[in-house]
Amino acid sequence: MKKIITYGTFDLFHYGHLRILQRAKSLGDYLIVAVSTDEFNALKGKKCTYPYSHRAQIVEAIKYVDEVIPEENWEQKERDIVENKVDIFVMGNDWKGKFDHLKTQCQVKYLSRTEDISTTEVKHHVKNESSIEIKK
Ligand code: C2G
Repeated sequence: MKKIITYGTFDLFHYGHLRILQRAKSLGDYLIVAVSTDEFNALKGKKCTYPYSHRAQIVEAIKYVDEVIPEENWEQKERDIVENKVDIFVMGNDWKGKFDHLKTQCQVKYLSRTEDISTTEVKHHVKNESSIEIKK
């Protein structure tokens, strides 16, 4: 069984989140998603709209996701990879290069980020009651 792992906040779950999980799962058979806890997001300087318990349950309900674990710090990735016998570590390419040190333990893949959508943009559209345009 080929095991994949990815990490993220996944606040205000949106299409870009769905696509990275879909593509991560397509690389193997079992996808673990480490969802950032509220405490860790505070360290990242991120203020979430949804609390961890909501974000974790939403991610867990996505059909591509097999397991959700909490992401509590930057350093746990090495341990997570060893303990879960992970084959591929996946992140969006906004993180390109940042986790190359993990290459000693597993494959590291950065997938293209979905354009024109982000949690910040979702907040903007909600505030302005505007819609996200589907680019042709
Ligand atoms: N993502 C994407 N396309 C978007 C938005 C996000 O592919 N339009 C990807 C990001 O590249 C990331 C994942 O979705 O791989 C989750 O994004 P965030 O919830 O913003 O996670 P982040 O705050 O980047 O936390 O230790 C790593 C951190 O926990 C990552």
